Amino acid sequence: MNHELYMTRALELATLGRGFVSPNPMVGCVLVYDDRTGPRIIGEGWHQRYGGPHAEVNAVRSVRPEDEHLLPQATAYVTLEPCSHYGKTPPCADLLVEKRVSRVVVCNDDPNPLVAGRGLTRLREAGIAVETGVLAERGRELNRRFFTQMEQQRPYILLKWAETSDGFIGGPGGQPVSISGPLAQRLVHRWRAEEPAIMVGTNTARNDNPSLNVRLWHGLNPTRIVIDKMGTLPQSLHVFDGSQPTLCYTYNEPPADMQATCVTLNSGKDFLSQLLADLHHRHIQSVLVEGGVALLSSFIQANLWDEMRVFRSPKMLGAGVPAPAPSGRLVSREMVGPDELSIYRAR
Ligand code: AOF
Ligand code: ZN
Repeated sequence: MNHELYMTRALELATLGRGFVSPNPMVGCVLVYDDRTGPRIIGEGWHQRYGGPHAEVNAVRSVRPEDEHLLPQATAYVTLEPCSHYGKTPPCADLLVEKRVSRVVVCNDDPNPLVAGRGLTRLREAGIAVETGVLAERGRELNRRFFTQMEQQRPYILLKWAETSDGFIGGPGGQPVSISGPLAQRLVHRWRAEEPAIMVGTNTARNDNPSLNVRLWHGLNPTRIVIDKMGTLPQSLHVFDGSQPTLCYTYNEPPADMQATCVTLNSGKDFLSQLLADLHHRHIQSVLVEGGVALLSSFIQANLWDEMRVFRSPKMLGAGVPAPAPSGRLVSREMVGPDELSIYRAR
């Protein structure tokens, strides 16, 4: 059977969970029966929402009663190793054993320490043929936030900024200036809705006074993360208006009336690694870092980033705060209205 064809379909189904399953991975499953007349899909499913049934369960449920007797001769294509743990649902590996499918083809192994190979072992011990690694790169790309969280014990970090064609990110003295156009701004709101958290540094919170919510797109507001090492930010800023969950990281004691969850870090230790460890502990899978230049540069210098999204506007400023230098591997470049958007990946 054409493994890549059915795995492509399973990956396509997985993407239907985008935005609804985080911090779980997106997972799809296709059940294929093969006989002399050729292969035919008898069931399909995907993980649809966090806490809900896994892809395999939905695929098995979708099989028509008259096709159920075909399952023992069917192949299950799953984009992630079937789970072996009792989580919010019983183990999917047990379900596939119970249905006695003849073969399971997997795209990615599950790095979750609760699973980590035990799902595959369970299937093999039950006499089911198992093949892994089919379209593995595509699966890792689809669930790159999940794999980073599991393997590196930190959130996936997306750095975003807009610069002028003469390389400035802000006006002289850090004054806010409008650099990118309305289409780029709308796209940024879409990105805010796509990530569970959004972060700004002290100067950006103070000078731009951003709300950090989703207004120009549909979707959930992300958790706001504000860095205020010295604890000097006024509580009158939009980020402290209490309108959405907000985390503030500082070396100081928080003011008593703060409308945010304040986390005091150890000033004798590295700020960024403590910050990322705390976010990981809170199961925040990815963070969109929206500036300013000091915060962006600290992620770049520590080599703790995964993606850079840079708008270059045709505007010129002549003077101001220089933008960071993009690095990594350029993966796409396109025009967004008058602005050129370049996306880089660390690996
Ligand atoms: C599968 N199929 O469709 C998904 C899997 O909290 P729970 O019980 O939903 O378990 C979440 C974990 O299960 C998640 O971190 C990942 O390891 C695995 N996800 N496994 O067999 C699925 N979504
Ligand atoms: Zn499962």
